[in-house]
Amino acid sequence: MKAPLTIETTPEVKAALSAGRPVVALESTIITHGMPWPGNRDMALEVEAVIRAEGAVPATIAVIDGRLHAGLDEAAITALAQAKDVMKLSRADFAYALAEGRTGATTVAATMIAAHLAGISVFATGGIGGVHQGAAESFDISADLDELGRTPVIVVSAGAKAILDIPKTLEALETRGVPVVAFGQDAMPAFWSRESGLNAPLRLDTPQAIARFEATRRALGHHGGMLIANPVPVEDEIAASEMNRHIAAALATAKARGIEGKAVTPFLLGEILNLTDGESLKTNIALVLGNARLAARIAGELTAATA
Ligand code: PSU
Ligand code: MN
Repeated sequence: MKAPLTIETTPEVKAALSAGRPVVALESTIITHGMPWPGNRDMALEVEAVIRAEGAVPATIAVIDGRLHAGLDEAAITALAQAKDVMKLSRADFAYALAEGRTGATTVAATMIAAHLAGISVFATGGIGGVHQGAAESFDISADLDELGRTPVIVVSAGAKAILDIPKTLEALETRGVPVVAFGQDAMPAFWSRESGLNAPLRLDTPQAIARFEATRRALGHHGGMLIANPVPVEDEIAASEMNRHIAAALATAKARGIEGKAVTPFLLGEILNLTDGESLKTNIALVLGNARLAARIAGELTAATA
């Protein structure tokens, strides 16, 4: 028995894909598990508007009642942003949600899988999952890293969150053959902050250069993804010294409460939101918007290069 997979697209996404115009995929876990209502809906709609303003088409990815969507309209985004009992889907449980008729938001890993199936090669998010602090004990390493190693999608992020172990995350990406490219600076950004204290392995300064690099990777037959680390705009950044205090406090609370597995990232983000009185959310939204803009420009360059 082979179950057919239909990808539901909005008319806008369908038209853009069939005409070879630029499309940018967006994840939905950031909506359901990463930010509180109603800021999550506002963020999701603003991100889509930014992508359209750059001449590309946004395709927010989610599983709704067992159907895979690449592109959600405003009503669907609004419903998802308030929905309860939404699964947080990665490679391991993506098919489960489809087979069981469940509703699930896609993480970076699941969004990459869906984007690739739909024929979308650029994806904008906030931050990727990675190697967690204390991973030597917990074994908590996000499936996002393996997905970057195998699925050919360009992921535009603001780096890895400092709630993760950034040096180990970079090592794990190198092992998997994933190019990590800082955009416009040498430093590896750390999500809420422009600098992590480490340099990124690679640096490129324009969307054209990223498209050229991608075309060259394809010519070499490299099949995995690539991670673009785009620093948050200066005016929205929260200094690493300040964030590190809050992160330490949030990690201590998570440990004391025995938070594990998929709950870790959403819990830490929620704690940090409270500890910063909402400032972390403003920064999170600003960096996602910046990533959406850059992703749209990269998608534009890629379609120009392959046209
Ligand atoms: N970054 C954010 N907000 C989020 C996430 C990342 O700013 O909600 C989500 C992404 O969907 C990412 C996931 O793929 O967290 C990683 O979860 P885990 O560490 O459980 O793999
Ligand atoms: Mn995990």
